[in-house]
Amino acid sequence: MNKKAAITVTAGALAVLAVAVFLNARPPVRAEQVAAVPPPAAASKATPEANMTPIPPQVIEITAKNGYSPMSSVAKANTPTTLRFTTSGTFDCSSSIVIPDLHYHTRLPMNGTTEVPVPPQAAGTELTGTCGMGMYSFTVKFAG
Ligand SMILES: [Cu+2]
Repeated sequence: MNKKAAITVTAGALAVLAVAVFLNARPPVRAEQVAAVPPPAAASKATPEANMTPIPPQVIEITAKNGYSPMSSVAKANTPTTLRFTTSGTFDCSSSIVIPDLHYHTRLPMNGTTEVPVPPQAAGTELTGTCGMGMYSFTVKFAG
């Protein structure tokens, strides 16, 4: 009888505990939801960094027509770079450009400019591009 009562009391206590744990388990979830609100403030903290003046990319001009001119260019290393290809009545295959090291290829319009963004390159890097058939080429050397 005493044992049975004790078991009953224990079971009851466990049930109460379980309910209490269940109820107590909920507020932390709300706390997390509240805690989830501040990140936008943290994101706005990151905005000033994003607003930092970006380094303007250096522009390397290359004319594409019956080959590339200049065939060799020198660019500053460790600087964002734009290769700007200009075509003017370009019907030959130099309008098709392949830059293997950048996994880049495109077809230039017969007339116009096409900008190819190049991430900063280490000093000593030589980027070589060719026409689609590999018969014309151009090289951009990056120097510190
Ligand atoms: Cu070609």
